[in-house]
Amino acid sequence: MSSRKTESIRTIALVGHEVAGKTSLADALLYKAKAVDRRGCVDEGTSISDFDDQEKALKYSLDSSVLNLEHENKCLWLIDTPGKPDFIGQAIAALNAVETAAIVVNAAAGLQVNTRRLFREAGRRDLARMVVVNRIDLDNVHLPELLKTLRETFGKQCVLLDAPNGTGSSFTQMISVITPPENPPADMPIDLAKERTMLVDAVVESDEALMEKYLTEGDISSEELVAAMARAVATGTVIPVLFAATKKDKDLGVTEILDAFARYAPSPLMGVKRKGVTDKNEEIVINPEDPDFVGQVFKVLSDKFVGTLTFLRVFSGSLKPDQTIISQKTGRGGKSSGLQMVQGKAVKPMQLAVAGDLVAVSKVEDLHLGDTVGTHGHGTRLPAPSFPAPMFGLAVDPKARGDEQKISTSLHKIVEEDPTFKVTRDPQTKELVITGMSQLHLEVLQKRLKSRFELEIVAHEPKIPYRETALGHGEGVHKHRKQSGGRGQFAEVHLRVYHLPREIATADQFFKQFATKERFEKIRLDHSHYDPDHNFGFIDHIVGGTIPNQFIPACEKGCKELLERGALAGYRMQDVAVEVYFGKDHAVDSSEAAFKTAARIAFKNGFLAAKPVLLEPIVHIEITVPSKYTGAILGDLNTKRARIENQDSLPGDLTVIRGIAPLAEMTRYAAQLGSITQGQGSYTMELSHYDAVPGNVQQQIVSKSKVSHDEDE
Ligand SMILES: Nc1nc2c(ncn2[C@@H]2O[C@H](COP(=O)(O)OP(=O)(O)O)[C@@H](O)[C@H]2O)c(=O)[nH]1
Ligand SMILES: [Mg+2]
Repeated sequence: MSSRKTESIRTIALVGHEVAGKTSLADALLYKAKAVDRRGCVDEGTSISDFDDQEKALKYSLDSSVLNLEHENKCLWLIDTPGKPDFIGQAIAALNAVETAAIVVNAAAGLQVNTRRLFREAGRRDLARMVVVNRIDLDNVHLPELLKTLRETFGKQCVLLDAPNGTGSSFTQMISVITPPENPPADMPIDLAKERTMLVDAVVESDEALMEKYLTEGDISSEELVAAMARAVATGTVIPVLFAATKKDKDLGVTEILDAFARYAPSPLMGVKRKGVTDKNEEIVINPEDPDFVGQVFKVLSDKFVGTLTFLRVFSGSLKPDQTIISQKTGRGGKSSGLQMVQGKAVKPMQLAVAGDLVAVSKVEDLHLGDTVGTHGHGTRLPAPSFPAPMFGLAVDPKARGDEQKISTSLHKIVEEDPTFKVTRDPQTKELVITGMSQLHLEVLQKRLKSRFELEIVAHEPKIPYRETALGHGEGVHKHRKQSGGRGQFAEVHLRVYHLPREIATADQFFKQFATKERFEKIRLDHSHYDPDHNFGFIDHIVGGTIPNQFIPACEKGCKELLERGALAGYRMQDVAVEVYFGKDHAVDSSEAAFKTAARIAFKNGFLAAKPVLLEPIVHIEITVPSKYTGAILGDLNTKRARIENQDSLPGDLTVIRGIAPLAEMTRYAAQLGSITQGQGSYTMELSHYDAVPGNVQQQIVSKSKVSHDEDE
């Protein structure tokens, strides 16, 4: 299309549990709309959307992919997303770039865990939602039951626009619910009249005038229904339920879905409006018609051949091929060398991208996933999307000597693409640690390192990121004195260590609720600070210059060193405050270095006297298994200090178990779950909070740890 118009764009993310048929639906839609000249197929490894070698081998999606087609003069952008909970980051990033979420449901398996979760995530973002029930050509589909579950779970807004004339092999065509035929086929699994009433009830909900008319006249026409539908979908009073079979040799319901997407998915003008903040921190609603370009990076793809492609969702204004693009986060960026319209792995140049477009640019440095972009700095910023915190860690080394530099650059390329993948260096052991959502997630990324960057790595035991804190309060004193030839070193620091409540999160709260004049009468605010990273407070309560002013910052530095090093077992400390209240100096021998050391050791002594405890990460777990394994799973969780919160049954004789458990007990769970359920279980875990480690476990960890001792100790 030569001149693109925002009003004719529709953006739709295909989300839902794995194996629901999202990718197959995408292939079917592209082919039906003649956007491609061959029908891709997941099972044959020819999908337009699952084009990565690893995706082809595994036969499921690992990455989101961007696709486009035209139907009824509308430009449709589709983002096909992976359904496995291990790759949920990709699905969440996609939801942030679209107006509509199409939640794809596997007709035979019902509403699975990830389907429900993504339905909620889409709702939380006020997106328009549609449900696509796919695979209804399967034999074990019970449509009335499925519809009942759908409505119980997602609400009575779930209404049919068209109904299938049967399921399994008797599904051969779709019958209109909006304008039902005079003589509908016999033995339909669905009551057309009842469905139409539900549809009308839901549509009029969004339109007062239409509601009036309905109440007085008792019915509204098909034309009126159609005219009001898009608004009803945009406001969420209607969630259309669409049906399909997208097996390569039997595409059914696909045209109806194209119609529904093109006619009823809201345009960027009608759909949810993103909120941002201006340079002056004023909240604004981003208007797609505003001429100023505002976009957000929703995907990054590093490719051996094409280099790095950065995908932008344009929220307002427009982009030309040679425009400068600047990240509002870093203030950096550059000129794009062309705009690309992406179809799976194929790209073709675009002359203009307008509000609503999902455009890719290459060779612009310093644009990162989640960054808001503009044509100049100091522009509008959108909130950075939030992703689940990954909790599955492994220490890694390169397999070949000499690959140390390569490992770090390659891992960072993956970090750029995947918001749920982190790389850190353990300050204690100096090991490189990679963290992801699950064992499977990290295995897939390891293979990607090999195929894209020819880098092989060896992974070791997972590291548990324990933390240290003090629950009581303690006194700490240290006199640091050294006489080694020439000038000596001298410093003496007296301090008190307190537990700092977790509720405190800002400097303002720290000084209003904890470091108050009532508690610390002579507190000197100039040298007292709060550090939200560690939830740590430093209180300067020196009276009469017993520690000279110029050495107070060194005392704080010494304390901060200990925060990183840990005192008990070598883990990061948090939730403590230090009050430095007395000291001694020496006119010649005192120095910053001496005070730093004295304060660090005094802090350590005080901390160890203040009921120190280890905190461990507790994760939310959600485990889905065939119901017959429920007993075995619960029995096993019992041995893992887990707490079960609830248990639900899902259609398809599945049980989902939710609860919390210490991460340390769950690091080998992928393998354990696999052997308990013969490979039929799946699970996710996400950080919930930190909690104290039981005494006996703490003792084991402390005795195994190698805390480095200070030279004075
Ligand atoms: N019988 C049948 N199988 C389907 C249908 N759609 C997809 N499949 C199969 O279901 C499997 C998973 O499909 P895929 O599209 O990769 O699911 P995704 O994980 O949601 O993307 C593949 O083997 C498909 O061939 C359908 O409508 N009917
Ligand atoms: Mg897929």
